[in-house]
Amino acid sequence: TQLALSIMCADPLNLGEALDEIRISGAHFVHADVMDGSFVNNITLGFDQVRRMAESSVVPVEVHLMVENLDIALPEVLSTKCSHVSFHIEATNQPIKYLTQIRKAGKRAGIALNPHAPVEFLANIVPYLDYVLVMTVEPGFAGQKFLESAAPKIGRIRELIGEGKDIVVDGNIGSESAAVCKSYGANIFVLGTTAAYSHNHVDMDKLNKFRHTLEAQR
Ligand code: S6P
Ligand code: MG
Repeated sequence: TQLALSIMCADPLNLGEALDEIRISGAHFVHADVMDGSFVNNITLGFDQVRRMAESSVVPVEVHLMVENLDIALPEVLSTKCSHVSFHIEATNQPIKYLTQIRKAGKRAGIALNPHAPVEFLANIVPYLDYVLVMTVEPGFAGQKFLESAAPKIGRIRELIGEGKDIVVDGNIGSESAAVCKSYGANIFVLGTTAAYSHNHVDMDKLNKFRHTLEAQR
């Protein structure tokens, strides 16, 4: 299992310090939420911030696009040094085109699913993706409540994609919700205010507690 720390939960005035905190935490990825104020009702990181972060971070940057216009967002994000890019299946009817574009840029390609999106959305596109990001809250904001109903879907996604690809879970991931998601087959956990951040800073006590509980679970 791997951990991604969601940098939208850090102090927006100090992104450099936020990257340092993530490096020191030992997390595997920086999770960068890019929003457009239209696909979701919020705006977080912009392209230039992702570019600078991906340039200076020693921890790989995994971008989660919550945007409507992929023709605008993808070329911008693909020209940065990020390692992973996922976009929402709800935003397009040409997922294969965009997944291929991401892989061609040398990055891992992911499909993000809203909590209520059916697994059937993934039919026919499995060969083109490297991972699936399952939202366990409605996208847009940190600090929401885990939607239990999104979890069983993870088991069916695991069956569909096999063992070689990753399942990332994102949204109110804490000891209990992570245990449920892990039992269904999730292997990368996005951590925000629930399991890693307090007052816009990485909280090592909180994070270590989460890690130990997750590791104790087989
Ligand atoms: C939400 C975003 C997520 C959040 C994360 C925060 O739209 O995609 O990545 O940053 O869920 O974690 P938490 O524990 O505050 O829900
Ligand atoms: Mg996210």
